Amino acid sequence: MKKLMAANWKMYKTREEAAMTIAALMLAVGMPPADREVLVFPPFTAIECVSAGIGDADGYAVGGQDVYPAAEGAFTGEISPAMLKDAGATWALTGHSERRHVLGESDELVGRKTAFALEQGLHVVLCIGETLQEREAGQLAAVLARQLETGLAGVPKDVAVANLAIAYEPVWAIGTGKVAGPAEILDAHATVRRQLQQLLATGSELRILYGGSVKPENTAEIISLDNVDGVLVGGASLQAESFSRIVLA
Ligand code: G2H
Repeated sequence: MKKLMAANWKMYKTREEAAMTIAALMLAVGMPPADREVLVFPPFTAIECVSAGIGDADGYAVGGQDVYPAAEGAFTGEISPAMLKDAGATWALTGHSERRHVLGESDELVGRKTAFALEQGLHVVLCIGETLQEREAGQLAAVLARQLETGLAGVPKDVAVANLAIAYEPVWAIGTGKVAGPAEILDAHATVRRQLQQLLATGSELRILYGGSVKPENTAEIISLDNVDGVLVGGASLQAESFSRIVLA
C-alpha cells in the first residue's frame, strides 16, 4: 500500500484560502511519488473547492473531518456520508481527539460513525490515542484496545485495506510541539498492529498513520519506522510549503 500523507486543516481556511493552498500544494508536489498518496481534510465548507482544485489529478483525495451515522434527519449541525460525497469527498475522519476531548464523543459514537461511513462507501481514517494521564498510568495498550474494539465493532472483518486506515495520535503530542520519540511510536504502532490483527482479518495490512506535531523535519524518520504507513498532519499542513516537504520527505 502507498503511504498515506494526510492533512487535517481543522477549523482553518475560507474557501478562497483553501483553493489557494491546494493549488500551491499541487504545484509544489506535482504528481505524488509512486509510493505516496495525498489526502486533505478541509473544513466542510471548503471540501467542494478543494475537490474542484484536485480535479482528476492522480494521487490526491479529499475527505470530511467528521461524519454523522445517519442518512439524513433532525441532527442539527451534523453532516451525512451522502453530503460529503456530494461535495466531492471520498474519505472521512472519525474519532479525532478534538472530537473526543473537546466535543465529548464516546468510543461508541465513533464506532457507529466509522461503520456507517464505510457502509456508505466512504474510506475512513479512524483516530485513536491516549492522554498523558493514561500513558503515565500505564494504560496505553488498554486505551488503544478499547478505542479499537469499540471503534471497529461494526466494521466487516474483511474490510478492504484501501478503505480503512488507523491514525495513532497521542493526545499529549497534538499541537503541543511535543513529538513522540521513535521508540514510543514504534511501541504504540506495534501494539496497534497486534490489536488490529486480533480484530480484523485484514489487520496485518491496514495502514497505521502517526499524528501529533509532525513537521517537515521529522517526517522522514517517522515514516521510516516499522508499522508507520503515513502521517496525519495538523499545524504543519496549513501551509503548502511545509506540507509539500512532508509529502516528499
Ligand atoms: C493531531 C494533528 C493532526 P498537529 O491533531 O490531526 O495535529 O499536527 O497540529 O499536532
